[in-house]
Amino acid sequence: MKRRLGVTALVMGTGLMLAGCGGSGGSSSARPALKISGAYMPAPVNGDMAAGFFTVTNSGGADTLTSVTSSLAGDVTLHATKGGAMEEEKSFAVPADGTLDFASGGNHLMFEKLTHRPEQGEKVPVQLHFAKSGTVTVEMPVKPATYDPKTGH
Ligand SMILES: [Cu+2]
Repeated sequence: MKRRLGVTALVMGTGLMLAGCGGSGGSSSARPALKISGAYMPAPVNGDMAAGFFTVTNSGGADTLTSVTSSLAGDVTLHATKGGAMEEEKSFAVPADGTLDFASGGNHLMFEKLTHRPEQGEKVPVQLHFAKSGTVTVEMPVKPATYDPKTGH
């Protein structure tokens, strides 16, 4: 009995230590407060695959984007662009009091095994799954293939 208590205390102690290491400074225990903005999908040139972009703004503690799903696609993967080549990532960190940006030429979502070819003007429902904040659903409007969010067209 005494031994069991000892093990429990040890495990709890480790858990606290790990929690203390996550994130920066004193805000590591704060709850994340996420806002998704600027979501869009450039109209794809064919029905095989599509890309998606958005920005996560966080005014709370750190979180992690762990996966993305959509009724449009059998498969949605997270990609980063490094040195001009894209790489699949398992997850993306959402920094405390910071932003996570998915933008043309950088991070992007890759939709594959599409149920249909998305048309301009369509709104694609996309579920962003976060480790702490849970699932956030965004309507991702389909924009022209050459859409530039900086100019709005
Ligand atoms: Cu990619």
